[in-house]
Amino acid sequence: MADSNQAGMQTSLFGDLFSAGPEPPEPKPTQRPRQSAAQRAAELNRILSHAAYRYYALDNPEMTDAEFDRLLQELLALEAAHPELVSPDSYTQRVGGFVSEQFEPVTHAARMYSMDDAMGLDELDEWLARTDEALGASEANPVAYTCELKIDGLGIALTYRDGQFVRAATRGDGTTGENVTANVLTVRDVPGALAAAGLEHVSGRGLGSSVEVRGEVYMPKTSFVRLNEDADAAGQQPFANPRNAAAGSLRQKDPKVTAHRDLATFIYAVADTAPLDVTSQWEFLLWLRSCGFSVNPNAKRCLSAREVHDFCADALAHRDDLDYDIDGVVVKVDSFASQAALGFTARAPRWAIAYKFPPEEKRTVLREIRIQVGRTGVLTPVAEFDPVVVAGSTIARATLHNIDEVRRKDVRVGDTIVVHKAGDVIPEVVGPVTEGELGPEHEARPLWNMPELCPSCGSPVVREEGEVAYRCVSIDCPAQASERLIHWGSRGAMDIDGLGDELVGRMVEQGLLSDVADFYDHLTEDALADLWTGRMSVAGERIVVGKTIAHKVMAQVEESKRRGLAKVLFGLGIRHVGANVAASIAKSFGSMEALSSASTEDIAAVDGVGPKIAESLHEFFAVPHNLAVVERLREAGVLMEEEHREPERPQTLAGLTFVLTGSLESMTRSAAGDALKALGAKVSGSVSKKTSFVVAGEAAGSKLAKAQQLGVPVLDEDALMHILETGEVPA
Ligand code: 3B8
Repeated sequence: MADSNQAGMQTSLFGDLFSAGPEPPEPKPTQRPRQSAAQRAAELNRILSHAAYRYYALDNPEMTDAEFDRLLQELLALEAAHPELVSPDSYTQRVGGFVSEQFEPVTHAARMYSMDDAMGLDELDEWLARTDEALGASEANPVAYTCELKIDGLGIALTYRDGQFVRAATRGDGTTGENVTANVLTVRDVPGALAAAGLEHVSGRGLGSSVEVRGEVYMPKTSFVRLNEDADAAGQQPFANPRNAAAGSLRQKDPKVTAHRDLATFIYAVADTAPLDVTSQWEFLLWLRSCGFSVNPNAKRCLSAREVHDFCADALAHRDDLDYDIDGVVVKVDSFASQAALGFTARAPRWAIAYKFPPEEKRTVLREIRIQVGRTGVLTPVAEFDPVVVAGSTIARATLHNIDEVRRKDVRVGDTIVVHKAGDVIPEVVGPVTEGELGPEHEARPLWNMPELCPSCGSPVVREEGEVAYRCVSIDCPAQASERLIHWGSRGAMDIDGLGDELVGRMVEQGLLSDVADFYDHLTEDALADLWTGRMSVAGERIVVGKTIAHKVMAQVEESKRRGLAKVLFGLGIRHVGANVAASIAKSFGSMEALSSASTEDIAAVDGVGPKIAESLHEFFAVPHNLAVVERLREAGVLMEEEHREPERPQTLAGLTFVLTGSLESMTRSAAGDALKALGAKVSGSVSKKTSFVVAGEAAGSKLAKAQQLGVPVLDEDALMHILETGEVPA
C-alpha cells in the first residue's frame, strides 16, 4: 500500500473527478387493490421471502432490486403504523440470506448483520438527524461519518489465525454461512497472511489471536462481460449480472473452476473491534490496508450532512467509471465508541445506513421481437425498442433469451416497457407498464409466439423435449452457416482480421463459403475481390478496393492456419466447448487425432471438463460431415496440434515401445497411452520382439500370452502408475 493512498483517503480519492449533480427522483409507488393492513403484511412477507430465496439461495432473482426494496419499504412502513403486526418471523426481523446445503456450514464469530436502507436523500437526512441527536452533536462538535461505496457483491467473512488465512465463509443467514475456503483461496487479492505492519495493532487478548474480517467478493464488470462472451460462444446460458456471476463462481464445487473466474474483494469490517488499537472506522480502513487487504479507495470522512450528500451525489455520478457495481453508499458513524453507544436493533446496526441509488430504469416502446438464429440453430427472441439512454449509453435492443422468458415477462409488441441494465452493463427488459391506461392496451395486444419456420431458411422449427430452446435443425440454414463462419474468424478463435459480419454474409450468399474448411480449400482471392466488382457501378476504384481487401483477408486466412488446436477446437463451435474448455482439452490431448479417437470417458477425465462437454465432443466426431471438414482443414495445412503443451515433461521414455492390454482400474487405456506418449514413449497395438514393455490390466488375453512367449517384460498397473509419476522405468 502506498502512503499517498492513505493520504488520499483523507479527501475522497474521487477528488476533482466528482461534481455534484441534481438530486435523483424518488421511485413511484405502485397502485394495488384495497386490503387490510394485516393481509397486506402477510402478503408482503410471503412475496419477500420467496424473492429472497430466489436471490440468495438460487442465485436466480425474479424481481428487480428496486421492486424488492420498494416492497420491503412498504412492509416496514406498514409495521411502523401497526406495531402489532411485527412478529419475530416477519421478513423485517430477519437478516436475509439462506444457507445452502452444498457447503459445510460455518458459524460466524459474531452475527453478520445487514443494514437498514435509506431509499432517498430525505430518508438519509432523517437518519443523519436522528443519529446526530442521539449522539448529542452540536455545531462545535459534529459527528464524523465515514462514507464508503456500497459494493454490490457477496458478503464474505475471512478468518485469520495467528495471522494466517484459515477460512472463508459466505454471509448465509447472518449467523451461519457456507464454508467456501477452497474457492476463496483462488481469489488473488485475499492475502494468505496478515502483513506484519497490521499485526502490530492487534493485541492477542480475548480473540485467541484469531481475526475475522468481512467484506464483499465481486466480479469486475469487464471480467463479467468476457465470461459471458465465453459462455455465449460455448452455447451456455450467460449470467444475468456480475453479482450472479460472482455468486456462481464462489459456489463452484470445483475450486479449479473458481480459479478461472476473475474474482476480487473489498474488505470493510471485522467481527470484533476490541482487540484492535484503532478507535474509528476511518483508522480501521487504514489498518485493513496495512494488513494487505484490498480496501476500496473511494471513502471519505465527512463532518456534515452536506458533505455526506456530496459524497452520495459524486458516487452516483461516477458509478459508470468504476469496474465494479455499486448500488449505493454506506454511511457509518466513524467513532467506535459512538457505534457501541448506538448498538443494534433486531436486524441492523443503528450506527450505519445504506443509501440506495434510485434504480436506473427507463420507459420506451417495444417495436418488434426479432428472431436471431445462432450458429447452433437456436432461435433467440430479441426485443427491439425505441432507443433510450440508460446508465450512460444508448440501448435499443435486449435479448429475451427464450419463449419462457417472453411469457414470464409478458411483453407484447407495442407495449410501453421498462428497461434497465443488468449489472449496469447488459440491457434487459424488466417488463411491460400495465398501470393506468396502459393496462387495457397491453391486455388487448396479442401474445407473441415463436415462429414455426426459421426466418433465415424457412425450415420448420423444433423444440426438443425438456429443452427451452427452439432450434432450426436444417444443415443448410444460411444464418447458422454465417454465424459459424463469423465465429471461426472471431478473435478468441482463428482471429481472421477484416472478416466482418456483413462480408461473411455476402460470401455465404454468393456461395463462396459454406463451411469453415472452405476458407482454406475453396475461397480464392479473385472470387473474393469479385464480390466488390460484382457490385460495381461505374467507379473504377472500387475494383481496386475489392482487390486490396481480398488480398488482406486472404493473407489473414493463411496466417490463421498456425493458431493451433485450442483455437481450432473453439472455432469449430462445438456445443459447450468454450475457449477455456478448448484450451484444457488441447493441452491434454495435444492433437486432433488423439482427441477424435478418444472415448467420452477419456475426455471427461480432463480437468474442468464434465460429462456434458465430453458427450458433446464425442457426438461432434461421430458426424461424418464434421470429420470430413476436419480432414479438409488438415489437408489444407491448418495446424491441429497444440504446440504449447505445458508443462513439457522430460522425454525419459524416448525409444521405448509400450503395448497396453486388458482394462486398467485408474484410467482408460487410451489415457494411459497418451500419458506414456507425453513422456516420449511409442505406444503400439501389437506385441513383437521390439516391444519394450507390455502393460497388462484386468482380463488381459492374447497379447499377454504373446509377451510371455517372446520374453517381453510385463508390467502391472501399479508399475505403470509408478512410471507415469516418476518418468522412470524399472531396471
Ligand atoms: C455493519 C456494517 C453491515 C455492513 C456494514 O460495500 C453491518 O458495513 C455491511 F451490519 O453490510 N456492500 C460496506 C458494505 C456493506 C456493509 C458495510 N460496509 N462498504 C458494502
